[in-house]
Amino acid sequence: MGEEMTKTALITGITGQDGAYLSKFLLDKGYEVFGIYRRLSSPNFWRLQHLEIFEKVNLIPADLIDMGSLLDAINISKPDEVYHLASQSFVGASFEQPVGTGEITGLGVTRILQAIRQINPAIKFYQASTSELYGSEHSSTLDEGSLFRPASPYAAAKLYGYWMTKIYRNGFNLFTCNGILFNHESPLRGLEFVTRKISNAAAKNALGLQKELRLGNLDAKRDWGYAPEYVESMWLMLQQKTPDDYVVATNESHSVREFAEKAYDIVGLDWQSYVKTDKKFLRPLDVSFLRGDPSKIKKIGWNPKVKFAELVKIMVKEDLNRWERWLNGEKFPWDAPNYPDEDKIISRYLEKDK
Ligand code: NDP
Ligand code: GDR
Repeated sequence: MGEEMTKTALITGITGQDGAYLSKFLLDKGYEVFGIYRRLSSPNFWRLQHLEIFEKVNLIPADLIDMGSLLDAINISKPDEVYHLASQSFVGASFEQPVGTGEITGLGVTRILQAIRQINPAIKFYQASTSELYGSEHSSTLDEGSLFRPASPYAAAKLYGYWMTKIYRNGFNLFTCNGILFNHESPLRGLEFVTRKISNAAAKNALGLQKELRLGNLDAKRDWGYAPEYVESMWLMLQQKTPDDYVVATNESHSVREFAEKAYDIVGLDWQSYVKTDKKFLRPLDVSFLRGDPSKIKKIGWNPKVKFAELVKIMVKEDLNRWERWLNGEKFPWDAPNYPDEDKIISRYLEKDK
């Protein structure tokens, strides 16, 4: 029996939440992992450092808006599999930067697909599609056959990426999959997303480092899962005989209010004494309810364990741990101390519509 060949993966968005967890998952499976990162004035490698894999991945400078750099990234890494995770991923910002979001989150997909087609059409491709594709006009559990009615520039750009992924599969015979992932969270989540914003604030409130937490729509409901478990689904999709699209979700939905209540419970505080609402964090359009049916991905072996209450606990405990150590003078490769005060951030769409 011959030895199995080491597989090579190229991850776009390796510096983000999912990119970091997926890198770790693939390294543990014996993959050689490459990732593209874009030039920033201050490099953003804290997640890879936190997972202690920074030294183990190969980094290639490239940007989704620069076709030549993407061709180079594929030529250099010679991947068997490409996981396309990079995007302008914050729905709120997409209302303020709709054109940039279209360029990066939408056209970025086609640039990668085209680079694969030109260089080696045998490369398998994963597209980070999203539950945001569905929008708001529905009230039941969503699956692969449910209608898409995007409600943000982000979702519209992702819908374009979703279809390009299918068009390259059906028209050019590439092995391409859409993972329609519902929200998934972790201590590596960016601070602008509501779950981490809450877990970080609950920890700081408990330690006397912050006075209040200002949020937008408390009634929004999401199907929240645990990110390290979700990256496995991406890999599973690319190991099948034929390419397909899959919903990845927990089939439970909870409100932002419930998340806040649980998070403050964990640190022994009453959430209502700390959480204030502020219209600055409302969106011109918002998705009110999402819950997904993961039956299809479960059939190919995906089996998540972490439920809502456990997820909130993991996130709050980790933020508490970080701030306690920070108060003791330790320095971390972690984002929170560098995050700008939200009072300083002007909401462009609110200012204009005054
Ligand atoms: P993050 O926001 O944490 O990461 C986004 C990544 O994209 C970062 O590495 C970022 O790099 C990179 N990126 C952004 N713009 C460019 C660019 N122009 N060129 C190259 N890289 C770029 O997102 P997540 O990890 O949470 O999500 C991964 C993907 O999955 C995204 O496409 C997201 O839209 C999608 N998704 C996420 C879900 C979730 O709940 N997390 C659910 C469904 C879909 P930098 O570090 O330089 O900013
Ligand atoms: P979402 O995540 O838009 O679902 O996109 P986010 O955490 O930003 O919002 C979830 C819901 O919470 C409401 N909300 C607030 N949101 C933020 N960010 N800040 C607040 O202060 C606040 N108050 C209430 C929002 O209005 C919304 O209804 C995420 C991203 O990861 C996308 O890239 C991904 O595609 C989807 O999840 C699935």
